[in-house]
Amino acid sequence: MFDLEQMINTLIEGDESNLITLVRAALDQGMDAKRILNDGLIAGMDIVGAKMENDELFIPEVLMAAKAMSAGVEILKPFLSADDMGNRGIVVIGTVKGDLHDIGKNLVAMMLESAGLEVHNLGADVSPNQFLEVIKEKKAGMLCLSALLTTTMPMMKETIDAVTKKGLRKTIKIMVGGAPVTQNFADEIGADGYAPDAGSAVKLAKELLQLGSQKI
Ligand code: B1M
Repeated sequence: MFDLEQMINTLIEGDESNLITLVRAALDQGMDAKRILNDGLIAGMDIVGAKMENDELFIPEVLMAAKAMSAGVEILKPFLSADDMGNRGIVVIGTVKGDLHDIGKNLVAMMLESAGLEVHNLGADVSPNQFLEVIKEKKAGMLCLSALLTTTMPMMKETIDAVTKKGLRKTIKIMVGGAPVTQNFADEIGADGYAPDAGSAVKLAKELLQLGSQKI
């Protein structure tokens, strides 16, 4: 029987080429793609998220693990039905208008995608209108806003206010984050939640979207 433990450890180590070899080997040995995804890749990424929260893994390692995971998922995609991939929630994410910092936001986006969410990453310097357009087009259930500058934090409130004005606030959960953002600020501007890092962002997104199970 294929050893998923080895796959999990390889993912945590961010060893992309070995992970690709292991995912292919598992498929060759007849393991179900959904099982590889859930019990190998997603299980590994859950551990990465937890280690990040506990300061046992840091940004470069998490980025490597997320990149390795994406490569593994690419191999599995043809073997997974649309149902297996699941639409566990549609997320729109971006850095707010005026702010060009996107490294942390991209990390959050990758981790959310790794957790099985459908993620639409609009990049940086995204205006409230740009967010609104995609939220409507994709019928998103969650909006994720990132800001790294104290001067662009008020744009988070402007974006939330624009969502409310369009009558969409009741149908969408809003999570905010970025180095200068705090839980107090999130409460003040009417966000549903704040996450300090990518690992806790995944945990919070699952809670807010009521995706109780870790599995797709
Ligand atoms: Co700028 N910059 N920068 N910068 N930059 C900071 C943020 C700064 C703290 C540096 C400093 O002065 N010490 C400072 C902000 C001060 C402040 O407002 N308090 C600053 C400044 C002032 C500026 C400029 C104004 C400089 C200038 O031009 N005079 C300018 C502004 C440009 C603009 O945005 N309009 C500017 C420009 C830039 C670069 C373009 C050069 C570059 C960005 C490149 C890019 O992103 N593509 C840059 C960088 C790299 C930084 C630092 C050095 C690193 C940021 C980073 O990527 N961190 C930063 C100093 C620092 O943080 N040490 C700094 C790594 C990243 C993984 O962490 O983004 O915090 P972070 O993301 C974390 C969490 O915050 C969280 O999860 C991530 C992973 O754990 N998180 C979320 C992030 N988004 C989330 C969303 C969530 C949940 C969690 O839910 C939705």
